[in-house]
Amino acid sequence: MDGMVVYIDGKFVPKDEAKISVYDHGFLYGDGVFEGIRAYDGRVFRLDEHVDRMFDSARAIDLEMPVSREKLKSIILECLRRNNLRNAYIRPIVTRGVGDLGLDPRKCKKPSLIVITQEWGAMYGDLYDRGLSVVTVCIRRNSYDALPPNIKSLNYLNNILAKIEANVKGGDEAIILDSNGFVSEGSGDNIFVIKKGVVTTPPTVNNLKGITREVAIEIIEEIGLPFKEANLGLFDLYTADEMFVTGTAAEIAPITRIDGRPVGDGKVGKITKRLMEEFKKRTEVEGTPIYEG
Ligand code: PXG
Repeated sequence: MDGMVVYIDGKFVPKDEAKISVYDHGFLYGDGVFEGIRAYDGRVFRLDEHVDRMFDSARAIDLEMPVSREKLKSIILECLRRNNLRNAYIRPIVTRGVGDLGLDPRKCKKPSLIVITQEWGAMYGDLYDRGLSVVTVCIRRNSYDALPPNIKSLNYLNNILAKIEANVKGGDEAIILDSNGFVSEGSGDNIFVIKKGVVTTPPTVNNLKGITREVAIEIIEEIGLPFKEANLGLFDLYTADEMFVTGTAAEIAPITRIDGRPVGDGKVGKITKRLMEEFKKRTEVEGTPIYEG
């Protein structure tokens, strides 16, 4: 035991005792929503945006959040304080709650709120210098008229199937297309391409409206780089000068190979490097303080 606690439905319990019912529809059906949030040096990055997205995800699956936005934020901060964390990954989860073996959500009377926090550093290690080698995968992104990829739901099998395929093919990350052949995103991050100085990312119909994606767009606009949201195909990926992914876990991570081919000259691109630096600066100064204020 390392003394860490997890929040479940009003209580902070030791992490080994943090358990949910096997009748919880989050477990039985993936019926629930979650968020992935980071804290850098004692401040939670873009907390309001993550909480807003969680409320939207819940709304989209007709799940009533068991606490208010303010309460959720205070639980997250309290959880971090109790675990004495400054650099952390934060995982709030809301499940439909305990029901029976039928899938009708009306059987679930009370949603459950869980908040897990843990120490966290850089995800991709030396790949931030070398760049990721990504692979396009055969599995298609959930169609937006079936399970909208905008919902950060507990049902991540589509993403996991993509990750399994990337692992088999030796890629650091999967790039997933939608059923029309348009580029959607990575298994846990959004994708951007740069061609002749113009930065492009797909609109958020076939992917998650990533918060790091929003931060990247803010930086791009602040620097004054030409930017557009547009559908992309394999051609755009194979002919890009630079490419990168964005995500809470991945941050801004350069891509230097795709399907075994070099991206541009095969080195981390100049514009990508600049965006990575600007992103880092923001994580160093922004955020909701955990321990003061
Ligand atoms: N697309 C998908 C499908 C995601 O799950 C992002 C984009 C990036 O969004 P943010 O808001 O984080 O910029 C995500 C979020 C992991 C992991 O272990 C990553 C996410 C979720 C769960 C686990 O890499 N990424």
